Amino acid sequence: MSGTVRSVLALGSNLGASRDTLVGAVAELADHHEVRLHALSPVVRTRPVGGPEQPDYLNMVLEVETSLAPLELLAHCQGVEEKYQRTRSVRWGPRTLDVDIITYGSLTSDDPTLTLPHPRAASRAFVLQPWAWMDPGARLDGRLVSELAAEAPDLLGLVPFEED
Ligand code: PH2
Ligand code: MG
Ligand code: MG
Repeated sequence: MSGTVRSVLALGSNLGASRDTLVGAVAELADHHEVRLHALSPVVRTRPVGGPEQPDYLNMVLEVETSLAPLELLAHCQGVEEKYQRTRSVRWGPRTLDVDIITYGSLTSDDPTLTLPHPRAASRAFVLQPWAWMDPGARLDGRLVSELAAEAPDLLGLVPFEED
């Protein structure tokens, strides 16, 4: 791979066998000759933010190194979502797998197809806290991700995931 960029991806699942889905999705995301896994966060259990009444989520983040262009990486992420029968019937509704691109290097974009950094990441503990555990020095919008996590309204509903 030449001309690589680091990108932070966020995974969420609250339908089906969520733990297995996250493990499988990480493997699928890394199974591309232009994507290398750089770091993985712990898995957290989180209260749903927004949307209808729905089950708790399992969330995690990962950092990849990639030579894919931003929209190519998005297509790869959506391809992995499709493998898990992702449907999009309800906005912010329950899902087997959601893969969001949080950052792509230092790129900023207000393209509605892929807004970068992810427009809601800076206020969501379910993204920020696992990210801060993965990379304590990480910054978003010029702020430490760990500080943003501490201010996020949904932090109280987040616990490290324990296997049953
Ligand atoms: N994703 C959403 C909406 N709400 N809440 C939690 N806890 N975790 C998520 O991944 C999540 C959410 C839309 O993508
Ligand atoms: Mg999402
Ligand atoms: Mg998404």
